[in-house]
Amino acid sequence: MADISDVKVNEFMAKVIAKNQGETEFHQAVKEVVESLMPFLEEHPEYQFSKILERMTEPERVIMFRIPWTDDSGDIQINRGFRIEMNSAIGPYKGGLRFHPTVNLGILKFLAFEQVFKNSLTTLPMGGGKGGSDFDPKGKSDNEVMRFCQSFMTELQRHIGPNTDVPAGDIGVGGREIGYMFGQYKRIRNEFTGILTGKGLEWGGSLIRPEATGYGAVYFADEMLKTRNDSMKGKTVVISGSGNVAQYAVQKVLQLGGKVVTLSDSNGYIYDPDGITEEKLDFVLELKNIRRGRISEYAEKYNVQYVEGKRPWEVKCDCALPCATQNEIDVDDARTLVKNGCYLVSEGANMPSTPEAVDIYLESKILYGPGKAANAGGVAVSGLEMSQNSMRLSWTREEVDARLKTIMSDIHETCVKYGKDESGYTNYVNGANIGGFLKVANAMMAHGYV
Ligand code: NDP
Ligand code: 2IT
Repeated sequence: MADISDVKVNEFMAKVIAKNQGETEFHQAVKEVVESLMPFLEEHPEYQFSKILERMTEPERVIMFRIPWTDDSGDIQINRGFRIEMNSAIGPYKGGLRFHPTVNLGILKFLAFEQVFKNSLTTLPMGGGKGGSDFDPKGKSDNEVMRFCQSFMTELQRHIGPNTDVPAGDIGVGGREIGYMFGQYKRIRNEFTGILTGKGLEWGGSLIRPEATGYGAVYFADEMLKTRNDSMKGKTVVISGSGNVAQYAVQKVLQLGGKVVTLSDSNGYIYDPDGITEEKLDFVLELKNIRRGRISEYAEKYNVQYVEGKRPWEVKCDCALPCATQNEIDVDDARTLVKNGCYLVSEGANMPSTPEAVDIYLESKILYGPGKAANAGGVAVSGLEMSQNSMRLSWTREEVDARLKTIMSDIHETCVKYGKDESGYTNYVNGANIGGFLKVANAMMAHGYV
């Protein structure tokens, strides 16, 4: 007979699916959380009585809008913009903006939902949100990106504010886009204030914010390794993606004495068996952030293998850091990783492993840090950027890095507290979901039925 929790999970999910039809990534993210929480809620009926989970799966507000702009040939283009204001129980809505042609309501709702738990885990006062557009920055000129960003902010500005909602970057949104959006906000509102994070250092940004997600994912990996008296030193690491998160994950692995042998983009992956050095990483930074080229150029430049149309999970490694996008590791990839001896997965990306892949990690008892814990370093330093903006001062690199390290270690501790099972194995999925839930749920209880 099915466990009472299983029955309740199925009942709950049937309602979520009926109400949010076709939003498969949102269903996936909610199901994982509900599976972790249901046994816990069985012992804490007060949260069930107050319908906390039902409320948490319904965004406080969804904003959807038209973004008209003109391309370089003078043609009018129309994109769709979104901001999901998911939960403000413990602070202003906070979370990134994604510009990618695949962006839709369901993807942004999954990201906003995950963000609520992630932000709670950081220990900082931030609620959860996410936004973006189906705009594709690839192949666009700087001027086109600027006009798009200005049009996007012309609408978004009326919904955000330093104490209301503070967006940041995500896929397709980096320093360039944050700059154009900040400029447009300032121009419309005649106000210089911390309405975005990931800003440039000259205009209110924080040191270490560009590095924070990648560094944080490696700090989290290191914390997991410590529980087995192990460290990054000498480890062979496979990384996917070659954007913001991947780049700084490479740098931190190098600093801790590991070797990174792969990077990828949506066209394929490179395999460098000698390892990516600081010098080669400088080439990647210039290639991806300035020239905006493809990772295949790395293979040409350094005469290494380029595997077209595939992801790097077939490469033998000790540790895997998925840093590209959702559902980039499926069940076969997970099996291949484990079979080849991989015993640590730390997720720089959001929900990069399918539920079946996660089952393989947990059955194999490998060290598995889910995105909402392992990649929380980015939003954590965004929270520190907000603090510095409020105080109108800026902290040193060392100060921010030390705070980031402490926060990642605290998140790890929270996961162990709520995720360790009778056998001594830490299920970081349960740990992150229960640990992230409690602060938000208690705040919601205190606020009454809002
Ligand atoms: P970037 O835009 O800087 O880089 C994204 C990278 O992932 C690129 O290499 C891109 O390749 C690849 N990628 C994107 N979409 C796909 C796809 N559908 N299939 C294959 N490859 C893809 O983004 P970030 O590095 O900022 O973000 C990467 C991940 O990390 C995302 O999941 C994001 O949500 C998550 N994250 C980001 C944080 C941040 O602070 N930036 C914080 C926490 C999580 P290509 O160039 O070919 O598109
Ligand atoms: O997914 C994420 O945590 C981010 N894209 C960063 C959010 C932020 O507000 O810094």
